[in-house]
Amino acid sequence: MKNTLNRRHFFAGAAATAVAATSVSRVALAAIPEAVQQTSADTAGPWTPPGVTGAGRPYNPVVTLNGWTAPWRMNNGAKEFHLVAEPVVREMAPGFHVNMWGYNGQSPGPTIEVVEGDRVRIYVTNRLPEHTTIHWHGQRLPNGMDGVGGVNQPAIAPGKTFVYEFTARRPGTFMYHPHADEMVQMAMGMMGFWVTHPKQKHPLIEDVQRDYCFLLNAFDVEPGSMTPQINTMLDFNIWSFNSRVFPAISPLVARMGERVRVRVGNLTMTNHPVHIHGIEFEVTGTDGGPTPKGSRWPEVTADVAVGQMRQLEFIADEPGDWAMHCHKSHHTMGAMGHSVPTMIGVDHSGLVAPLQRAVPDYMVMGERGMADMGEMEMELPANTFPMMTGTGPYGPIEMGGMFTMLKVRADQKPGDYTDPGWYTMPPGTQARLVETSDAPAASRPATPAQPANANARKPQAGSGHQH
Ligand SMILES: [Cu+2]
Repeated sequence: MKNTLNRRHFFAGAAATAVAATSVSRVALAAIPEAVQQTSADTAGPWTPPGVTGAGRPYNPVVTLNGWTAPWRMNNGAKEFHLVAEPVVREMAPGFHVNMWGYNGQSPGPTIEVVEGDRVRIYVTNRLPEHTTIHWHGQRLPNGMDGVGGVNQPAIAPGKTFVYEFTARRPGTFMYHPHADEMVQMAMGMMGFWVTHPKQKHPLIEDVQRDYCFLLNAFDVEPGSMTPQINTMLDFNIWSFNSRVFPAISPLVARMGERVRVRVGNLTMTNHPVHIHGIEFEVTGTDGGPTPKGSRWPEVTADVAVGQMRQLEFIADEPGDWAMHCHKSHHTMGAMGHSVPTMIGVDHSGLVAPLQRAVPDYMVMGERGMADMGEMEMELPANTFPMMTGTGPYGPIEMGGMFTMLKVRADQKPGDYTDPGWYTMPPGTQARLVETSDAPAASRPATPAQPANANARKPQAGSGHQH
């Protein structure tokens, strides 16, 4: 299909990227638009629809981190999409593949990107072993299009195709996911992003030069296995942006002075405080719409609760490589960091051999803390990823999971999304080691005398300390 031929892939592995395109003639003849498949987990470049753009003025397309935008065809004034719900194998990181359920070859599914006022028609074919539906989270639409199985429609049986059709009435940030056997289907990765651009200049929606989007997601995959445990409620071990884990998540890049929007949706079972270093942002919108200007204040961390979406906007005016991550420290760790006993300060020499006789895989971690794990080349079970990983120019980054980088550069070309590599700091602007003899002596107050009776410091009943 012509649209797919215009797709450009800017990131690593672009040469290997192949969108399975089918011939225009077959598409033209088909009553249902061809379901375009994506075989790559790389970040696809922004997709500008060729020629016809439907309702509204031209827009700056979004870039889905480690995702892509669904192509559509125009048919009698409607934008037609075809989503196929199906089992997929998602590469969460090189060497780490997970059996998921998704759409059109990947999980999450493709981002649907339209313009306010567009008539949108979406065919949904079910190739899962059980029934499904799609709910269009946050959209204004006729009740019969809302996708709650049993309430708004019968579920889509395996092998069947349903069609949804409505007008994208409200510009903003949305997502889609099943509303049938949700616990299983969302634990297996069924979700996708939706962006509706405003059709004209909107008083609460700024023009931006970079517009990124991704979903927060979590899986419970035992190290060495390939399929998520679907009954897990809270104890997930894989925390990801768009089903990728650091350092396999693309960086967000920006040219100095550009206005950047980051759209984040949360379909996990817990909240995620998304933190960006180096800049201050404002929350300019939610899945309910743009926020009134008077309600915006500067933040460096925004909590994204379960089922919520947030638009974070800032001017990228500080050059460098800035960390961007979930601030729950467990969520920037890989599969093996969560159930390790605390061993700080414990001398376990002499204990390991007896323990290994009982538990052959027993591994000692963390006598001095766990930072050693960042550079430890330990033998991992097949098909997982190290719990702390990624190496920067100054050593191990000790992060995995929900972590990536905001890379701001003066010389990044407008519209260029390639990773500029590591930032070169101007001389004299980096924290450095000092010789202790050069360091100013820390002044220390004299040690207060120990009270003769320690109990004398405790409030006594009836002594007037109650407040
Ligand atoms: Cu988190």
